[in-house]
Amino acid sequence: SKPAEAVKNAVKTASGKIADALSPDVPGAPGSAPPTVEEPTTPHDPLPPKPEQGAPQTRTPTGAETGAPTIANGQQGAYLTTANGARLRDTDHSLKAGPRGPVLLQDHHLREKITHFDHERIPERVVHARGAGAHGVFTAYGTAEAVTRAGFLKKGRETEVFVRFSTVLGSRGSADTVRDTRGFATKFYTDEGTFDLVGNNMPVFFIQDAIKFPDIIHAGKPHPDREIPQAQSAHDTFWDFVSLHTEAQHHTIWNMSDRGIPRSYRTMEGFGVHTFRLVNEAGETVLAKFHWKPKLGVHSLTWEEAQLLGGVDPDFHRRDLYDAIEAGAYPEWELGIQVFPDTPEETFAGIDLLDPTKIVPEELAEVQPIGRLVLNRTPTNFFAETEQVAFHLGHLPPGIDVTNDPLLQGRLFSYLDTQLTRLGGPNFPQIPINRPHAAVNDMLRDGFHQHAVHAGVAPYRPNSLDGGNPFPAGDAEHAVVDVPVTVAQAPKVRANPASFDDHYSQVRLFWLSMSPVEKEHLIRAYTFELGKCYHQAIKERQLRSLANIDPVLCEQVATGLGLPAPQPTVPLADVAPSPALSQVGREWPSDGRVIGIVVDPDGDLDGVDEVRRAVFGAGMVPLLIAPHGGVVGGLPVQRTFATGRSVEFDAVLLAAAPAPAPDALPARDAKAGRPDPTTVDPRVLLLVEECWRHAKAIGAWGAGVTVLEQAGVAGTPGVVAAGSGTEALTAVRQLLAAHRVWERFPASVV
Ligand code: HDE
Repeated sequence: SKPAEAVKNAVKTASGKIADALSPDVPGAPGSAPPTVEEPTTPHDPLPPKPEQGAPQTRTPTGAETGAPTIANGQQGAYLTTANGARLRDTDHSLKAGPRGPVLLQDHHLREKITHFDHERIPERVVHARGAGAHGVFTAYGTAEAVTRAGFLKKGRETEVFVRFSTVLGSRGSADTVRDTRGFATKFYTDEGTFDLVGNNMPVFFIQDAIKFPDIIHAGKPHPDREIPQAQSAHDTFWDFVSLHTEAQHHTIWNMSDRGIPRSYRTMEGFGVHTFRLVNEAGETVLAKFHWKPKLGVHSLTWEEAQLLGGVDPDFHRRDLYDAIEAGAYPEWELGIQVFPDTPEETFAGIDLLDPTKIVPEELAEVQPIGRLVLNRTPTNFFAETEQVAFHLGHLPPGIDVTNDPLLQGRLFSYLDTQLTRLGGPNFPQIPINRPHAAVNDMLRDGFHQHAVHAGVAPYRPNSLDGGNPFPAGDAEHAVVDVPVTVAQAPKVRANPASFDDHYSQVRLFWLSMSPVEKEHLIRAYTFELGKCYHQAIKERQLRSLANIDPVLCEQVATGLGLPAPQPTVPLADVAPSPALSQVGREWPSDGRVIGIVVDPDGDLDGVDEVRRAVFGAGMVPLLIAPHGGVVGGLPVQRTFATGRSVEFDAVLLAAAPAPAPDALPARDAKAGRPDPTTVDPRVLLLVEECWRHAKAIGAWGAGVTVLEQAGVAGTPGVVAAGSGTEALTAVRQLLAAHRVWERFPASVV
């Protein structure tokens, strides 16, 4: 009987005959057949992280290096173990009373494995949940030495950094290409303490006072009843908020502009948004705003591309960042500052520098480059680094201080507070990605997840028991400087300065600075987003704000919504445009761009090989698109007509005119029973049509020219029929310098 069998087994086990106690049918059991999966025969240490992927140097909070093997690695030795380090012989079968069970509660490995799994998730960030990070190096030009004593800004200094890019509204698993603001948060591991520059890709913010932050986020996040829409501002509560709190109109127009749908994290500007106070060696202060300028220029997707990518490749921006870094096309930015005199009014050219809904146009205060950032390493582990990184506005080195911007003041509280829940207690600075690269000797003790073993008995100052340690630092020891700004004697009020009441002049400035095609995109974006609202009163209220920005903008959106255009309620501001705000009309390097090349076995494969090399040589990425995977004419295929979609490519080259494959959907005419006039695979025609519609450069040679003709795009702007592949590439590269073939967009209504 079964119980008798169990007793027999138990006895055998007790007598040391473990092998007999387990059925040899159980895979992995001693005596059973060796596993069929291929495994290395000689145990070896886990593969070390790629040299370029090591986590930032790991230190204990007392500054000592933890040495190898580090907790940061977390995998040592060749054998599978419990968390306690006991080696395990089987991880596929729970301990049971006989092969048919039941499972025994005493199975520690089972309980530990499942318990740990049950607790693998931590709360996602309440905002900026969806993100992607990368490591890099910041090199200072030394041009900021006159205005700040920050050591990492001294000429030639190199500082390790970790950058996390993000969207704001969506959950961790939401799509990358939604219309939203992007976070651009940089952790500089300076030797004077970590500096976190926690910025966005837009220079202004929705609100002027931190106390409204929960409100704007409640309005932007999915509706509380249905939890839709995900990662979108195109819904009633968002537009309800921004039309009622009109200070949000400036940030809103940035979101509706092409800046809300970046082509890549690599092609985004970044802004510190607030005005900071810098202090130099002599104790002199200036006010300053931080800007990141991407080497590749500021480029965006079209709205249709962004929407398609949401389905075709929701990880588009992540993939783009990691692919670029792993291909050696390291993304680069210059850090720049706008510098203003530190006057008691804290204004510049009449602009209130404490109002985070205002910019200072670059034409009025030049952005002066102070250093260069290169991202050159992808994280080894997403959770450990990108998910656990904790930024905080209060992480400031000596030489950089805060101002009274009320939004900044509230953020100084929030970023520490939020980690207590998200990272489970006050010791998150000890998580490897958050550890400073400066020596730490704080008097903070104990708490959840304490990893340091603090020595000494006197974590207080002064003390006579730990030799007086730790000691306060002075200027010579690079202590943080609290600038002794005079605080005005004033009554306690819940109020804003009068200058904060101007909600429209800079929104108009933005509108007037756009090229016709960018204005057109703005009109379409407002019309789309408001068109998704259910409540007419909200649409009408937002139209009243648009009327105060510009009558043409208001009329066009009103027409799209089928509503009357209201009259302005404030005089239209008389402002000079700022050309620096437009993304159109400048030329940029084509490095890191993705070129799709359509090939098939009958095309000019020698030409393709030559073009591929030339694309690599130019620092761009060639992706071969073929009827099937594998290899065509000895060349590796990266995309097939089934897996590739136009939205992945910045430009497309056609080296062949592939005939319809059996798995292609029939062309429209064939479906309608008419003779199909095309001889090219409809997916290739769709690729070309979409590239054309999204104003991308298209080049063809040899048989590829037929595709241009059949897609009906031959001879149109930005479409090149060339004599050879390299000729086609040269022409396409020139077109790429402007990012898109702008004249292909419909004639503007503005
Ligand atoms: Fe944030 N913000 N924020 N924010 N923010 C957070 O901190 C907050 C604001 C920004 O990749 C949270 O660790 C308040 C402006 C970025 O980890 C939280 C206010 C700007 C990131 C928080 C603002 C930002 C955050 C959520 C109004 C641009 C992602 C998780 C006073 C200058 C950082 C976290 C990362 C994240 C609060 C406004 C940028 C809750 C209260 C303005 C890039 O603390």
